Amino acid sequence: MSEIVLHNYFRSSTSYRVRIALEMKGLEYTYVAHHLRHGEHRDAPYLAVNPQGLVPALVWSDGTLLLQSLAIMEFLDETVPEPPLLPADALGRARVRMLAQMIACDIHPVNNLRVLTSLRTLYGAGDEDIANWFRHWVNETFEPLEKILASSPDTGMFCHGDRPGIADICLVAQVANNQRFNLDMTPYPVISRINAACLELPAFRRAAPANQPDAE
Ligand SMILES: N[C@@H](CCC(=O)N[C@@H](CS)C(=O)NCC(=O)O)C(=O)O
Repeated sequence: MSEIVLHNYFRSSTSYRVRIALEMKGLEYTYVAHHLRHGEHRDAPYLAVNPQGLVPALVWSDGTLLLQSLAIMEFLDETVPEPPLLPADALGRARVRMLAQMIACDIHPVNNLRVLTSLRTLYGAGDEDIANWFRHWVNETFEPLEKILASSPDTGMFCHGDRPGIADICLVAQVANNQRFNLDMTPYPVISRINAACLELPAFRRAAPANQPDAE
């Protein structure tokens, strides 16, 4: 099998999701870093690979370009079934996707670097305004997420039962991002507990931002 290439950046939470999934599946890959703060994801050589100019981008072993971390994780799960990242039953899969998408669709897009940069350039927002914006949109979803996780018998050691999956991956990557903006995690004991349980696992640790070759 030819090599799998992951275009990513150590601090990118969507890249972190895919790194965790690759590690859980035991897949080796070539790490290609693009420094987002230096705008390397907008340089011509990378745009030739990924016209969207975002990370992650996974180039599969047959040369196929795959974008969108949720789609990539599901592809990896279908291609390498063990350990599964989604439950066996349809209702369980819907619940895990729901939890993952609360983070991936309702928090990440409004807190992405290009959005925060636009707040600065278009509206003159300063560092504190940006941090407040970021925390606001995390809290908007973490409050209901905490309630849903705390009140459901489906929640176990992880978001769904006692096996980590796609929702846990999104949760861990989001919590890592939150730390950069000093988000108070005290109101979120269940999310914090699940995050801590995931970080005990070698795959999550190997994928952590601090353990990547471009970490600063
Ligand atoms: N929905 C995409 C989002 C990808 C994305 O926006 N990645 C961020 C890093 S976490 C990025 O490349 N940002 C560059 C920018 O905002 O300029 C996914 O889940 O893969």
